[in-house]
Amino acid sequence: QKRNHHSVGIIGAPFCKGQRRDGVEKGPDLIRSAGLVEKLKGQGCSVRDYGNLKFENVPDDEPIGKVLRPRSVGRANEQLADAVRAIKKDGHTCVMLGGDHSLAIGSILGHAASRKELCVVWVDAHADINTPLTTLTGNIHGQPVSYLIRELHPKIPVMQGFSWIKPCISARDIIYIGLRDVDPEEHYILKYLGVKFFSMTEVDRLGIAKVMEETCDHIFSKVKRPIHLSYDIDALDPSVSPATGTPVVGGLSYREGIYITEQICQTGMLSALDLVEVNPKLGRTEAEISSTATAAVDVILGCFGRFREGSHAPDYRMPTP
Ligand code: EXY
Ligand code: MN
Ligand code: MN
Ligand code: MN
Repeated sequence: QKRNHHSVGIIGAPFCKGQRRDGVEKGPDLIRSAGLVEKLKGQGCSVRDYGNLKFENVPDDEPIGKVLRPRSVGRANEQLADAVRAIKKDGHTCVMLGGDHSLAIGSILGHAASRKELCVVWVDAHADINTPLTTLTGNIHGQPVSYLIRELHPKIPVMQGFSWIKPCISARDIIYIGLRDVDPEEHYILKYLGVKFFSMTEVDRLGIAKVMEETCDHIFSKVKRPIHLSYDIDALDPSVSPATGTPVVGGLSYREGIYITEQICQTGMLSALDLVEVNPKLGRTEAEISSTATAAVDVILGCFGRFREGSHAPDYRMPTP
């Protein structure tokens, strides 16, 4: 364990049109108000907050086939991709605060613009790999991965607002942790592409320590490379983070969720992080909202060198009487 001097660039993406429930656009400000910046600085990080993106309203955004609000989602992600690319250019590890998970399209594409060899660790109850043709809900937050994987490109129809999107990873470059609510169509896609995943069954069987060992073996099988960690707060059990749009019972414990971040941090290769799907309006009580916000902040802190055993500055000396 070394002391860390992470340089963190934060971008807020108050966007909710990748799904149907109001309030997820309030995620970035809730996470900030739980003390994110101060706490990151308190553990030795340098932090630049780039503020929140302002998304234009796209009028007449009618569905295309089943897909809802494609032009709004396409345009918002184009803006986000530019912002993430700029933050990477400035030399920071990028932290994108969502917003719904459709934002991973722009976040990962913006990241890949400067880090071609990146890999993706997707922590989620859901696989988010429906295509516009397999989706049952039409919600794009259930589809982002399908636009990013080269092997799926022939299965993706042309859509207004999406023409700027070119897939940037191969199926072997993404790994999932925490799956427990996967549509049959998505399960077919995962198997058909041979995507590596650790569902909650594997977390139960192997334990989270072995899951993370195998995760690192998989993503670093040839060389160490930059990691994009896309962390959906609904990966955690709803008893920990209830204020989210698509909660699923039987999720990661707080400890498992934090252990993932500690191990990713230890690799020294974290290059960008998404923290998405925090929806303050879906907390039924203040306690539910604040426990979700605290979990989100702790996930981020874990990614940037917070160790539960504690830590001290290298030059600390005990007072002598
Ligand atoms: N598989 C379902 C769908 O495609 O709508 C549910 C997706 C939920 C996605 C949340 C963000 O992770
Ligand atoms: Mn809204
Ligand atoms: Mn998700
Ligand atoms: Mn999810």
